[in-house]
This record gives sequence, structure tokens and C-alpha cells, in this order.
Amino acid sequence: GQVFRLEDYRPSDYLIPQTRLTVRLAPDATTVVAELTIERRPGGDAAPPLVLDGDGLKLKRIELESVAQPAHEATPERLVLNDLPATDRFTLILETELDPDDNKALMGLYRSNGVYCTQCEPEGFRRITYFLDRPDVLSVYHVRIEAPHAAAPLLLSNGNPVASGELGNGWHFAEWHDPHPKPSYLFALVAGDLGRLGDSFTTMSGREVELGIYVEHGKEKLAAYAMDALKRSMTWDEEVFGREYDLDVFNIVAVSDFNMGAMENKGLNIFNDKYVLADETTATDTDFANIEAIIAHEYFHNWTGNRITCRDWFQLCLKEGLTVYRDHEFSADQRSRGVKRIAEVRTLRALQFPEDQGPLAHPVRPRRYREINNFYTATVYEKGSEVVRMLRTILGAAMFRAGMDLYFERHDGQACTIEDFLKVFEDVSGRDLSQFGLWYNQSGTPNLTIKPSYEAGTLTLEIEQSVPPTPSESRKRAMHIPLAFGLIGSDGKELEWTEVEGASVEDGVIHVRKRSHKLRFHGVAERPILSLNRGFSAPITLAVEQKPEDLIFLAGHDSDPFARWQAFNTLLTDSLISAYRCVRGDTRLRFPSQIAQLAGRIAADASLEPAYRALAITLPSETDIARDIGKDIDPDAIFVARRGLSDFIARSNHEPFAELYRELRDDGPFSPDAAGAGRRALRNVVLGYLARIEGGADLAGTQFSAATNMTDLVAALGTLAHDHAGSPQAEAALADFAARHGAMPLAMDKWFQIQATAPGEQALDTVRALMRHPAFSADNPNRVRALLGTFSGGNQTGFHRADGAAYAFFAEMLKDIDQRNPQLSARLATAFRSWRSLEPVRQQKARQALASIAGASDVSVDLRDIVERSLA
Ligand code: DPP
Ligand code: ZN
Repeated sequence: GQVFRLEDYRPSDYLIPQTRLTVRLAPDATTVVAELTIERRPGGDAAPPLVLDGDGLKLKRIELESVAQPAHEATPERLVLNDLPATDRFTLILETELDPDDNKALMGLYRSNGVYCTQCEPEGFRRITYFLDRPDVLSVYHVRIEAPHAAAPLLLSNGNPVASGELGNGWHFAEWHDPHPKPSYLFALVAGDLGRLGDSFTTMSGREVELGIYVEHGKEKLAAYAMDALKRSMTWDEEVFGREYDLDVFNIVAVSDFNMGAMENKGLNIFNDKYVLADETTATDTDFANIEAIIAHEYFHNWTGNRITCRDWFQLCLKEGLTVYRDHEFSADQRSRGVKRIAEVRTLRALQFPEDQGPLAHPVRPRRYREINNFYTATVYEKGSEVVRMLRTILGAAMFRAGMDLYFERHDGQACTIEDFLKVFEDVSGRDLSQFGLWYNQSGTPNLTIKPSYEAGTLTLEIEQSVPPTPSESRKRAMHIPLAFGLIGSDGKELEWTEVEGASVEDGVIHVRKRSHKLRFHGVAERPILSLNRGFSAPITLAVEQKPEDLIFLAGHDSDPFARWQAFNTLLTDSLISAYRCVRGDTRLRFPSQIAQLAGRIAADASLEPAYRALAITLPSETDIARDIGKDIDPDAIFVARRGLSDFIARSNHEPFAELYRELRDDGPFSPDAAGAGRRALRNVVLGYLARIEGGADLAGTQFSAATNMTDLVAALGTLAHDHAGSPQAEAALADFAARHGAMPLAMDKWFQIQATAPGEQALDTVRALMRHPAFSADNPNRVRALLGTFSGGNQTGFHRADGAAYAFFAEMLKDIDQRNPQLSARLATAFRSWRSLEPVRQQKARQALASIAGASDVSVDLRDIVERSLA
């Protein structure tokens, strides 16, 4: 396939300042008339051909400056006009015909549950009409939608509504005008019969904005939390970034078939319904938190993405990394900052670190791609956010805000690059950020090795940085790593120093810029305990010689919540890895009793937030452990080791945990807020431990029967199905859940997920059987992700069974899904990304499965790209 390269960028020869669309909707024959005002780019070549992008299009009619059928070449993929008017500006009219019902790729215009909707990012608009479908071509859109009134009383597009009326024969129309020039990927259209939850918002300058969230009839109440999150997001962006909304209406539509989480189309966000619909009986606390974050994320794109967009798709992180950073900050302000940060780091390590450490590694700003859809990755999003966070750490809050203000002022209405973004911060601060810029351009997770020593009032830190080689980048340059730290004395207080040499240290941050530093802190009163990478100030791995006593001390005393959590997590990881070695070496498992005592102390420490305590005593996942071991992985041995530690902690804390479980019972009314969620989280982690000891199945069964919210219900169900699989309690609970929630697909996803992640090799048969369940659909991305996605990504012993049967099955499923939805199959295929870190037998089986996809003839560019890069 074709490879696109960053260095090949050049501006388009033509611009399209205005786009008028008339869309006449019918399920299998929708017509789109596009009236494009086209201009030669000032200063461009004399009369280059006009080449418009298409994807599977059928051209029905073409008219150039009122001349019908001008000379042209049209294929489904391209429209070329060589003879163009001599004028600088001309009008091209194109009519295309689409089949929304046949569109299972969910890109372009399609129908989901009877609702017409669009998804155009990154290259879906070219499935609607021929266009310069690239983000640096900004156009003002005027859209007219026509449809039968009965099937589609609701007609929405971007911008403000300007006209509507009846057409006779039961048809009607609506016209929308979006005054803000935008790239085609932000175009959206929705038509259907939906219910509405309405509200309004007064902006900081006193403008009234009408807010609407559209959902299936009867589900309006389930949008209340999303609406609340939207209003809080609008206020927050005004207060924290000075950004105000800029249209008269802001609409959100929830659809049930959607490849992504949501899409930030100007004034008309389209959402996967999983991230809109919630009440306590259908959604977990995690769902509520995700809804809050994604509503905010898409809303924040209005400035970081829409008003200022990307010059080309290599710059995707310009809008995504920055907007993730903004939604993280929002959630931190709405909830608990410390807890939020720990959760972010866990996600980064679970999703981005394996990407950076495997064959799919790429820089935050990639330099080449075959399929841009495959670059909506944890590296672009989550690491991209970490880079913005580091920038703020380096510059300080005030300078960072000044840079953002300049960014909005200087680049409003433009399509920009990462260089433009970095330049505003250089300009406001006078600093040179060229070394910092490597974070965008160099892939791989940097490692810092730190050797501390203390003598006569001087603390010496020998710091070495290295960035491991990644595909097509064997040699790396030294990076600027801001390492937040503290020196802690034996009384738990921060120690001072009088002088420091060997690197610049300011505001509690060591600026590591060279491959090696020898850092000396003078005038330190006693041997300090080192608290390093506080708040996870840099997305790196750390290797520090630190005694277990020091980690125990930090786990009990560090004032930085992340570092405190990290200390205990390191202790847990270390003992899990030693246990894993015992399992593989056939020696008896042993765990230090201090770990169990500390877990008990943290769980019961009322001075700490329950949400923090829950995170602290949650064991690293099997995937976390595999990542930290790094090579020759035997997932079965990891399972045994982890279960061993879990049982050990549970038995050592039986009484206090039982007591805590009783104490945390929630009798009051449900609230999805951080405090309520935190109590439930702690209680359910404790349930997970108690379930491992005698009477555990009854305890979980009782919680299942008594639960009044989805969080407690699925926690109990998961415990039963995983720890007491096949027990009467587990069977009864699974049946009961399906009976109660069979009609609510989003709830059934949880039921699929729990069964798909039940440990052990029988999970494959379970998954096969569930694919025939009436609630399952191989066309719906949420269903597929709930069953096949969680099986491959979240069931280490099931997916990686030693005979390779699950790999072979999964490869067949990918080829099948790929026939309809390449984006989905390609995303699922990333489950193989760490195959080389498996032990040799599994490695061989995984390679065979990948090769069977690579060898198939009718594989999409999307899936082929992932598979071939994985095998390379
Ligand atoms: N919908 C995706 C997001 O908001 C792509 N823009 O991140
Ligand atoms: Zn985004």
C-alpha cells in the first residue's frame, strides 16, 4: 500500500472557501448535491489539475460554472478535472448517490438503529462527496437536509439552524449554517426520530446557548448526567482557559453503532451511546467518570481542534494530546486530583507503554503512515497529553497559561503544526524548547537509572538516561526529562539542601537533559529517602536502588499521593515477580508478611480517601505484571503468582477486611460523585479479597442480590464468575443479570465482558458460545469490543492458552469483521502487539495466527498495516 510521509506535505493547489450541501435522505439511495466554491491558491501554479478525493463514490452529475458534463475523469477514489476556467474562483456542482444502509464500516454517512448519522474523521467525508478531504482546507458550510417527516422529524447539522419547512408528500427540510470555516472531517449530519433533553447555558459574555442531547425516545432521563457534565465543562473552559462557546446551539447525539468514543463535529458532537446514557441502575462509577471525561473532551475540542485544527494528520496529537490533557485537568478539578493522577498513570502504563515497547511503537507525532485510522493510539492521545503536562511542569502554571493564550490568539482559524504550538511557549518564555520537542518526534519510553549515595551531608545521584531502540529508530538522542522529587527525612518531613551541582534543579524538579548527570546536593542533614518522579512528572520507567524499608516508609508517609501509591505498587510488583519466578522454577511461593500488613493498614487508614485506598490495595493486573517482566512470558505462571499474593493478603487480613466491608455499606441515596464512587470502589476491592476465602461465594451472592446500583452488581457478578465459576451462586447470578438487563445492550456488554474475562482456557468456548447469544451482534462495535476485545486484551490465561487455539480463533474473527468494518478489525488486532514477549511456544502460535491474516487475500489496508508491522 501507499505510504504517506510528513516530509512530503505541501499545501493544496486549490481552496474551497464555501460548501453548500443538499442531502436528500433515503436508506439505500441518498443523493448528495455539493456546490463547491473553488479558488486557486494565491501564489500557486498557473493551472494545475483539480484532484478531489473520493472513497467508493458514484458520480451521478457534474456541472462546472453552469456547464453540464465538463471534461473529467471520475473513479470511486478520485475526480480529476484538467480544463478549468481561467477565473480565480469557480463553482463546481457534484451529485453523488450513497447507500447508508449498506455502510457497515461506519465511516461517512450510515444508519444506526434507524438514525442517519455521519463520521468523517479522518477521511470519511470523501465517502459522501468528492472533496479536498484534508484538514488544512477550511470551508464555510451551508447544509440543507431533506427527509420524510415520519422517519426523520429531526434534521441536524453543524452550526446554527437557519430555515426549515414542509415540502409536500410528507417530506420536510431543514437548513443549517456554520459560520466558522472548518475542515471536512468536522462535518456532521444527523436525521431520525429521537428524544431530546434540553437545557441552556449562559456564557461568560452573557450569550445564551441552547443545549440539546438527543437519545432514543424514552431514554431522555439517562442523558441527565451527560448534560450536567457538559455545563460543568463549559464553565471550566471559561474559568481555566478563558475559552467561550461560539454558536447559538450545542447539540449532542447518542448513536449505538460507533467506532470511536465520540466525535467533536462543530456544534454537533456525535457520541457512542455508551458515553452518554447512564443512571445508577445501568452504569457503573467507571461509566459515569468516562462520560464526564468524554463529554468534556469533545466539548474542549471546540477550541483545541476546531477553532485551531491540524495542518495534516501527522499533527493529530496537536489536538488530541492537548485535549486529553485538558480533560484530565477538568476531571482532576471535578474529582480528586491525586486519585485521578494515579488512574491516568495506570492507563498510560497499561495501554501506551506496551505500544512503545513493541512493534507498533511510533512517535507522538508519527512521520509516516499507511492508514491514518491506525494512529488514533494511546501514544498520540495519552503520551501526547503527558508531553503537554511536562511543558506545564517546565514552564510553570502562569507561563503555560500565557502560552496557551498566545496560541489561541495567534492561531485562531488556522490549521497548525506541533512547531506552531511549541513556538508560542518559546515566545512567551524566551526558552529554547528544541530538545523538549524530541518528545513529539522520538518514540520509545525513556528509562532513568538512578544510583543514590549519601556521605557527610552530601547526597549524590548518579543519573543515566537511555531511550530503547524502536522500529526504524535505532539511535536516540538525549531527552529533556523533568523529574519531580523530594528528599524525605526520618520524621517524614521534607529535607532541605544548601546547594546543588550537576544539573538544574528548580521548584522541586530535576531537569535531566544529558545522557548522564552526577548530581550533588550539599547540606542535607541526614540520609534522605528519595521520592522520585512525583506526580509522574515524566512518562518514563525508573530503575532506582531503593531498599524495601524505604519503599515501606514512602508508602506510609510520602506527601505526594502518586509517589505514595507508587511505592506500595513497586513492593507489590517486586513480590509478584519473585513469586512468578518461583512458579516457573517449581519452588514454593513465599510472600513477605510486611506486604499483607501494609495492605491491611492502608485499607483501614481513615485519614486517606477511600478511592486512594482502593487503588493502593488493588494488585497490578496480569497484563501489568507481564509488561514489567518483559520477556519469555508465561501467562499461566503470572496467574498463579498473582492469585497466590491475593490469597495471602486476604487470609492475613480476614477479620479487618470483613469489618471494613460491613462499615462501608452505603445506605444513603446514590450519588455518582467521587466520594460515593470511592467508597464503592474500596468496598468492592475488599469484596474481591474476601471472595477468596471461605464463605466468599455467599458474600458475593448476597451483595449481588442486595445491590441497588450497577457498580455493586457487576463487582459481585465478576467475583462470582471469576472466583467461583460454575458455582450455583455464579450460575444463578449470570442468569438473573441477563433476565433483568437483556433489553439494555449497554448493560449486556458488561455481562459479555465478565464472562469473556473469566480466567482459564475454557474461556474460549464461552466466547464462542456467547457469539451466538441473541444480544450479541458482530456488526456493533460495542458488542464486539465487549466480547472479543476484552477476551483478547483482558484475559491473559484465556487468550494466551498454550495450544494457540484462541489465537487461531481470534484471527478468523478478525478476518470476518474486517469484511465489514476495517477500523474495528485493525483496532482489535493490536491485541497481538506484545506477541514477541511471550515464551517460545506461544510466540510461535501467535506468529502463525498473524501470518494467517497476512496471507489472506482480501484483507483491508487497515488490518494489513497492523499485522505487517506486528510481524516486521
Ligand atoms: N473522536 C475522537 C476524539 O475526540 C477523534 N477526534 O478523540
Ligand atoms: Zn479527541
